[in-house]
Amino acid sequence: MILPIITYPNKQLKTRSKEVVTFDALLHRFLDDMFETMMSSNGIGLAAIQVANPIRALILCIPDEEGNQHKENILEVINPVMHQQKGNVLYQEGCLSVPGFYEDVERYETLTLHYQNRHGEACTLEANELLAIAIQHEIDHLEGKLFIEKLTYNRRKKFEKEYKKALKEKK
Ligand code: Y12
Ligand code: CO
Repeated sequence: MILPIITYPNKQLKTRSKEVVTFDALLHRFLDDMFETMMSSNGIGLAAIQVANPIRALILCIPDEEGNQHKENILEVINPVMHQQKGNVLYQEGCLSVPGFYEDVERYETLTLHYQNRHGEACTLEANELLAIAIQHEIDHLEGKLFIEKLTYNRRKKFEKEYKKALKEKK
């Protein structure tokens, strides 16, 4: 099922999401719905709060070198914790909850992630490149943070003006 994606400035996006404690069929169904929702919107990452569910779950599907996404490359990440963040990198980010806006954001270049999979099993992965950036973007959602909050004062002001204008034109 495709779920509605909530968009800025919806205040629900500011929620700090809660730990997942039950790894049951309901969670599995929800993760499947998140995948369908993300793919139907051409996304590569989605956090549960973006579909109005404040749990610490996110999914990622990083495209291959040709830009294609494959279901077998889906990463389902529950209760993530980042460790050993190193280096810095600038990348132009976008977000399904901030449609039509892309800006350079600074992130760590590499990190180690501890998380649970859909069965509650403990997993570890080493991330770099786009995966590391996407993980940081999605974990920010679990903390109620959007990438636009990392912009400088002037860039944020410009964003608010352009976004408001785009919202008006959509109506
Ligand atoms: C690097 C940086 C950020 C991330 C987080 C995941 N972001 C996305 O998946 C963004 C997807 C996105 C897709 C759009 O296209 C459509 O909606 C059809 C889009 O375009 C518009 O909203 C007009 C914007 C963002 C991962 C890695
Ligand atoms: Co996002």
